[in-house]
Formats: sequence, structure tokens, C-alpha cells
Amino acid sequence: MSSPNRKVIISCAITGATHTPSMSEYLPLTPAEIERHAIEAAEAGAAILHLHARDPEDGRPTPDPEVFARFVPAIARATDAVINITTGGSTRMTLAERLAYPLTAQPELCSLNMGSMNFSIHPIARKIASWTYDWEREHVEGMEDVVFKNTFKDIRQIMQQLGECGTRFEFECYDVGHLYNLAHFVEQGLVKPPLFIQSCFGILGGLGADPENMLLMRTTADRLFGRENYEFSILGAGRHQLPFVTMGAIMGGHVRVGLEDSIYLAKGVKAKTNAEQVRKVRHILEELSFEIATPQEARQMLGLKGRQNVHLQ
Ligand code: KMH
Ligand code: ZN
Repeated sequence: MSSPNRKVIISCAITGATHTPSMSEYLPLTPAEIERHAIEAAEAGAAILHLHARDPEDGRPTPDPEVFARFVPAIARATDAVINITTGGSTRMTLAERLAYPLTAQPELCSLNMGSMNFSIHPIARKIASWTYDWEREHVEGMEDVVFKNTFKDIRQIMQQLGECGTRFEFECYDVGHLYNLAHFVEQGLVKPPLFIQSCFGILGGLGADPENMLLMRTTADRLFGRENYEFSILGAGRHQLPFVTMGAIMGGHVRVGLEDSIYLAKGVKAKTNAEQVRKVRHILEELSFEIATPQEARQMLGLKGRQNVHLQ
């Protein structure tokens, strides 16, 4: 059993592609806003920064490497945090679009979604009184009829193409079957331990945020990989974020917060910055006698290649 003062990696997912501007005036949209939020989150204790890009004009999710290039190098210059670039992008993007910047930047870490699934927040649409930008309503309502495509071939291609660059992965697992998919690729020799498993709860289309499901994911990962071969991290969507990541830490896991996953700091209180969420979860963890991992400690735990081996444009 991990000792109570085990080091906990805090990941922060700065903006994502799921929430839209009308849902929170604090959601970072422009390169300058994403840069500021990310640097503040690192200064607050986030060892890993999970980054998406958005069109500076209207906040629409974009895979454009030129937009990423307007904030990723600046973040890397200002912090020692591990840069984690999404390969998930948005559910509307092609695989080629999703891989465009990761293959250019060859970061230490990329997210990798371990199965096709429904992935939606469409029920929120009816709660939005007015939309700021004309793309938002269809983006949210349209999720009801979109599959987040991650076929075995898609996953294999991401592993092969980015694996050649020395990039390692935050394996985003939204259901227990995704762990078996990961085990399949381990057996194929396409990925090697230490496996960074990001267990995602509370997203419509994936496992619900019930404690029993965290136990299911933890015990299944133990059985498939052996505790010594993986690092368990937890992501709770929306209102589940803080309670779930806290429970996950107590169960020996690392934690992920950020406005990509929840726009709230507390019930009915919107987070003004990503750093607010990092500070809050850090306080909770330190009150429980956990120590927060530095970026270097995270690199060591996850077997990362080091920031000098990245080609941020
Ligand atoms: N935007 C979601 C469809 C990832 O970054 O790889 C998926 C996502 C996961 O954000
Ligand atoms: Zn993401």
C-alpha cells in the first residue's frame, strides 16, 4: 500500500474542447489566456499541463499547429511543468488533424483515448439562455449524434507515430473495457510501463462517478498490469471533480483538475482560473499529508524523455 506521504502528481487540463465560451466567462480561449492560465497553474503546483488550442477569434476548438505555437513554447519557457498535448482534440476532428501539432512538437506526453465512445454534454444546451458565438449551439447539441472515434487502428497509429518521437502517453480510460484495450497494446509491445492511466469518471458516455467504479478501474488495472507497472490518475468531470480526485488520491492515485473537466471551484461557484482549482486540490492533499510531486519527480515516475528532447515550435 502506498505510504500516506507518497508524492501526488497534479495534472491541470487548461481549456479542453468540450466546454464552450457561453458556459463560463473564465474559460481561457486565446493563446494569451491559455498561456497565463497554464503558467499560473504550474506555479500553483501542477506538474503536468494538458493543453488544447482554440481559435482566438471565437474560442472554437482548433487543431492548428500555428495556434498551439502561439502559447506552448512560451509556457515551456516559463515553467518546468511537463507539457501534455492532446491527441483527442475535439470529437469533430479527423485523426490527421488531431496529430498535426503533437507530431510537430513531439512533446514528452500526449493524451491517448483508449476507445471509441459516445462523449457528450448535449443536455447542458437547454440550460444556456444565449450563445455568445454562432458555432456553440451546434457544437454542444450536435454531440448527441457524434461518436468520439478511437478505433484500434487509430490508437495503433498514434502509438507508433508518436512513440517514434519518444513521446509517452496519458492513457485516458473512460470505461473498464479501455483498460483491456490498453492491455492489448501492451501485449503487442506498442507501449511499455510505467503506464500513466488517467481514469475518467462522470463524462456522459463513460463510467459514472460512483466509488464502486473507481474500485473497479483500480482492481482491474492491478490485475491487468500489476501495481508496479502503472501510475493511476483520476479525472472527475463537473461536480464530481474534487470529491473524486480526493478519493482517488487516498486510493494511491494522482489527480487531474482544470477547466477542461469542470468549470466550477465549488457548488454554484465558477472557477476564475485553473490555478484556483490546483490550489484547492493541493490544499486538500496536503491536509491529508500527501506531498505534491514536482515536474522532475513526475518525469521520473512516468519515464519521460526530458524537456530538452521536445521540438516545440
Ligand atoms: N475533447 C474530448 C473529446 C484528450 O484530450 O485526449 C476528448 C479530450 C481527451 O479532451
Ligand atoms: Zn483533453
